[in-house]
Amino acid sequence: MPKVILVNPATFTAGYSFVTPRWLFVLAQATPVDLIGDPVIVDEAIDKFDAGLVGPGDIVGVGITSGTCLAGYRVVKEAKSKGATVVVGGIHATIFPDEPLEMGADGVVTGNGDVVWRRVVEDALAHRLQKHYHGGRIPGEAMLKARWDLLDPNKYMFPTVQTVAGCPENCNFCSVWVMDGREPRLRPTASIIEEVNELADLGFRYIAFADDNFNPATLGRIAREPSAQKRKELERVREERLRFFAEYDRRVPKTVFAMSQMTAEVINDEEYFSAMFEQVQMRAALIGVETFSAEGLASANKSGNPAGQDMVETIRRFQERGMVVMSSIISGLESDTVQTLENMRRFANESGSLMAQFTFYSPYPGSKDYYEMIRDKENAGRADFTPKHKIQLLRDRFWLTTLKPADFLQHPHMSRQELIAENKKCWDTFYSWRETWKRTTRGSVRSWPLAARMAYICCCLAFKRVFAGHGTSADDVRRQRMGLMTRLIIKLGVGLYTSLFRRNVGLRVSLVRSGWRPVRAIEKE
Ligand code: B12
Ligand code: SF4
Repeated sequence: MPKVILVNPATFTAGYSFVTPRWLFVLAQATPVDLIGDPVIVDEAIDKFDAGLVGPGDIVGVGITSGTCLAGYRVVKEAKSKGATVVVGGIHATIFPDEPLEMGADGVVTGNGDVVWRRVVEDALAHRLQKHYHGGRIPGEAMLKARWDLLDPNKYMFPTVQTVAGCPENCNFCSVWVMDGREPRLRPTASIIEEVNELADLGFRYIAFADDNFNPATLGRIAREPSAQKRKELERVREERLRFFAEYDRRVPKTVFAMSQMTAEVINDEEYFSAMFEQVQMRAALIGVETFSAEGLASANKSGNPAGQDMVETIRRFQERGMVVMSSIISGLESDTVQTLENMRRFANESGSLMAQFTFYSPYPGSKDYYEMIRDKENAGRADFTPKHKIQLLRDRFWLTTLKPADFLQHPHMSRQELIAENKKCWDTFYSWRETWKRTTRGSVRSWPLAARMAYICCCLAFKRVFAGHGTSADDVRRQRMGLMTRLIIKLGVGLYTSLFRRNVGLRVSLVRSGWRPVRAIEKE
């Protein structure tokens, strides 16, 4: 009997991962078990895909982002060679639906897979698969719960749950609008709470909300909205979020904490912030700081963010309230210079932000910047054309190469070497022993037990070793190996984390580079 195999591709297999790739478990829920049984799930961050798993007639689903598409196309090729029907989905396939077909896939799903996947499986079984399926942007009510019964809880630090899709902001470097649009779509409260409680029963005490923006409608955002109709809609969203928080408070145990990505201006909406902190027990915020420079924020169209010292104060206020901040900071925005990056390091350290990632600016496919840079490239040299950007894109389809942004972009104020060197200095100073230790002596961290502070130090060491120069793209095309020391640090950090923050969960983190090990579903057979 044919089976469904869902593969989250990666080139970097650590045997353990910080967060669960939610799409795998949502697509598992969407898989018609009445027709084909439980799907087999392969997350290449944990286990490398083994084509030996695949038989003729099997249906292999591969989900890709631009950073993972190269690895995804490898899986497509291997699965095809075994006679499977291969279907590709995810944000990259949504932006470029013809590319996976060009790479050998049989079908592509754009948009959400929750509803359309059943039809894809039915069609594949009946040998009438089409090349294109449009999943679209489904309403919150149609978003499925994930199949957590298929998860090995020993292999992940944080499970991901979605509460809202879409973000009303309009940042020039972001591609969220392509996938999820600007109008927030809220998932029903009951379904979210059911999932969180299921995860609590599996022993998780920290849930990561995989939302584009956990706070799409704070008072500050509503006040910035020029359209009266949209303002009204955002007010409704804010009310619904507050009702959701209150219900969550009543029905989720107090031993469960949360983290999510959000915009900084929530700190100025006291009612919303308190509800999020007290009722949802949000304790960590991933904030798109992007840059501390006002010019940089303007070029990114990030109008809700404060600049310079005001952002430093904002981060401090989050942390003084007990919510730790992970700052996501970009190196190489159009207005950046060696000097602005030097200032950025100073601000990042001064802010006390508990974690920070320093990513390279890259025009993600689907973003406004990407389309404008492509147009600039195509019209370069024409006398009647004024380019929109000073950054030059040197190469199209860069996601099909292993080049880094500094290789395929020409920055107007910094050479490739300067940009790489300045970015490295950001990681080196922020995660130096001195700064890391300093952060454990400030704010709420001071009151943490010694083991928690040690876990934090290990986390900083591992984070820098794994992600420096890449951002949190662990399964990024550019990184293939992880040294023994990094594995040891991860094991120590995860061990401390597990003993402090997890219940009922044994620890099994492989210290050797993992080849293929049978996934749980296969083990059971
Ligand atoms: C949560 C999140 C994170 C989390 C967790 C990531 C994880 N591994 O799960 C964290 C913070 C760690 C993170 C990190 C990064 N992220 Co991120 N992230 C997101 C976010 C907000 C939600 C993803 C999610 O889980 N959504 C919920 C699930 C259910 O939705 P989904 O994945 O889209 O899947 C649905 C459909 O796509 C479809 N589908 C997906 N796969 C498949 C496969 C098949 C066969 C089918 C039929 C359908 C299908 O069906 C699913 C259900 O409807 C998205 C934004 C977005 N709207 O996509 C960005 C996003 C995916 N991230 C992005 C980026 C750039 C990154 C980083 C590279 C950032 C950095 N510089 O470090 C890293 C890369 C990490 C990695 N390698 O995965 C970009 C990707 C851009 C692009 N064009 O590829 C996005 C789109 C945001 C953006 N700024 O534009 N991210
Ligand atoms: S970067 Fe964040 S705030 Fe900006 S549009 Fe994307 S999801 Fe929204």
